[in-house]
Amino acid sequence: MNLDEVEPNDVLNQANFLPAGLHAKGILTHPGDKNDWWKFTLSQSSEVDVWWHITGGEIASYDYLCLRDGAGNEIAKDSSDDQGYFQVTVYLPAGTYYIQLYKDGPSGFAVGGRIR
Ligand SMILES: [Ca+2]
Ligand SMILES: [Ca+2]
Repeated sequence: MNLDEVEPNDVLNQANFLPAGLHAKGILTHPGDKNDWWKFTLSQSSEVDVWWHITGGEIASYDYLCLRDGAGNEIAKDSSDDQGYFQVTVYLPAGTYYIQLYKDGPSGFAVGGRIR
């Protein structure tokens, strides 16, 4: 099941909540909507696998997925591969985290989620 984004979700404090086990779906457009933010919480420390896939539109090397801590500081970042996939896998303590998707290139659809 894909959870549709709710705009505006362009900065940290507008992030859409991503419940465990769900996938997210959104659209990034250039130049109108370059940022989509999602938020999730961990009740205990665990390995988290966050992935995103550009499923339509063009892929650009300067697009990225950034995993951030509850204060918005960068934990890990990935630019897409040539198939439009972003992925970060990290071990995290309990807490609140943010996923920032940034697209500075042509518009695209994006779907993604996290696995733990
Ligand atoms: Ca969007
Ligand atoms: Ca947005």
